[in-house]
Amino acid sequence: AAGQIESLRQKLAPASGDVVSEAGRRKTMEVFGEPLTPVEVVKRICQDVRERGLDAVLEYTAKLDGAELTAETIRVPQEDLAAAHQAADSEFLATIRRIRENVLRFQSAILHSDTTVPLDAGGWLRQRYLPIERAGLCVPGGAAAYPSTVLMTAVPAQAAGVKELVVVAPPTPFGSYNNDLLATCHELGIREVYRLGGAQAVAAMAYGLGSDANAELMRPVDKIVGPGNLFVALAKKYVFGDVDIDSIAGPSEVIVIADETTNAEYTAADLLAQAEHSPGSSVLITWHAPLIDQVEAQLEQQLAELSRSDLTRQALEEFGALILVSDREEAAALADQLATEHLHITCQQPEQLLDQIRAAGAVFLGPYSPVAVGDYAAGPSHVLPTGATARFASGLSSNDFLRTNSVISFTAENLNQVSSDVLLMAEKEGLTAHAASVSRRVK
Ligand code: HSO
Ligand code: ZN
Repeated sequence: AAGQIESLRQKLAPASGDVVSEAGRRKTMEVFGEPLTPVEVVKRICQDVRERGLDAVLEYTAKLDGAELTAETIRVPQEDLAAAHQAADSEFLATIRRIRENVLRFQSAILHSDTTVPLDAGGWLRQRYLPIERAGLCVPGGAAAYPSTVLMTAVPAQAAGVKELVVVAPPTPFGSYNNDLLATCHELGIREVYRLGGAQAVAAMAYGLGSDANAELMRPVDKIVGPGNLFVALAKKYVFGDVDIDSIAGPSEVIVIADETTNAEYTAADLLAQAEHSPGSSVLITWHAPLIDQVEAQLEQQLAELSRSDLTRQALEEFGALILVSDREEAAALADQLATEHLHITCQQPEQLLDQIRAAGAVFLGPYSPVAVGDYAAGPSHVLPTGATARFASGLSSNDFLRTNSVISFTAENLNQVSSDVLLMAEKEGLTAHAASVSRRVK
C-alpha cells in the first residue's frame, strides 16, 4: 500500500507554481515579455494591482481573460443583478432558498459563542467572538457555473454575522455573466459582484481598487475565501498577511470505502460525479475483490449516459484508482494517510470505521449520503481541504469568519493571588518594569 499511496499522492499533487509549462512560456512571453513561472506571474500581478489599482486590473483582465471591461462594467450593475433575479425561474429560486435555510441552520448551530470563566476571587476571563467586517468570496467560472459555491461561502459568512460580502467571478459565461450565479447573489443579498478572476481578482480584494476618478470602486476586504485555479491559490498565499485567507483548495477528490454490501451502481455514480469536475480524482478502496469488476462495468455503462462523458473519462483514467486491500483496517489506514477531501464510507458499520479515520475534509456515511448532497444541499460547506491538506486544514465554516478577543478582568484579590508568580517570571526575563507594574499595586 505504501507504493500505491506514493503514486496516488504524486498524481493528486497540485500543479507546481515553480515551473513554466510550454503553454505558460508562450502566454507569459506574450503578456510580460519574458517566460515566467506561475509564482512569478502572481507576484507581478499582485504588486502591479497594489500599485496601479483599477488600471492594472483592467489590463490583466483584457490580456489574460480576453474581456474588455471598464470602471463601469467591472462591477455588475445593481440593475443587472435585479434583472438576473427577475429572469431566474421560480423553482430555482425556491431551491436556493431551501438550501440557504439548510446551510444557515447548520452553520449557525456550530458557531462559537463567547465563553466566560469566572475566577474564585470575583474576577473573570472571557473569549469573545466577533465577525470580520468584510469578506471576499472567490467563485470559479471556468469549467462550469457554480452558484452552489456562492451559497457555500456566503451563507457561512452570513451565519457568522459578516455584513459586507464581495463576490468575484471571472468574466465568462460560467462566471459573472451567468444568470443563475447573479440571481443567487441577489437572492442572498449580495450587492457587490465583480467581473474578475485569477490573481487579479484576489489582489483587487486584498488591496482595493481606486483611481482618481473612482476613488471607492472596491474597498479592501478582511478575508478572502473560496476555490479557484492555481493562480487564485498562489495569489491567496501572496496576499496572506495583508488579509486573512481560508485554506488552499486544489482539484476535487473522493475516496469511497466499500465492501460486499455496497451497491456497485451507486458507487460508480459517486466516482463519476467527482471525476466530472475534471480534473477530479476518484478512488475506490475495498477488501471485496468482486466489487472492483462490478464497479468497473458500472462505470463503463454509466459513462455513456453523461453529458460530460469525455472529460469525465479522461479524469477517471488520469486520476482514478480501484484499490484492493486485505481488510477494513488496511482500508482505513490508507484512507487516513491520503487525507482526502471527501471520504465516503459505504460499507457495513460505517461509524465504527469512522473511528479509525482522523484526516478527511468531509465524511459521508452509508448508502444514502452521496457526496453530491454535501456539494449542494446538506449544510456543511463544500469548500474543503484537498491534496492531503486535511492533515492540518479544515473545511470552510461560519467559524472561519470570526475573530476572537480575550478579556481579562481581575479584582485586587485576583491580582494579589498571582502577583508572586508574575514577579518571579519578570525577574527571570529581566523585565523590571513588568515587575514594577504589579508590585506597585500590591502592597
Ligand atoms: N465537489 C466540489 C463542489 C461542487 N460540486 C460544486 C458541484 N458543484 C468541491 O467540494
Ligand atoms: Zn462536486
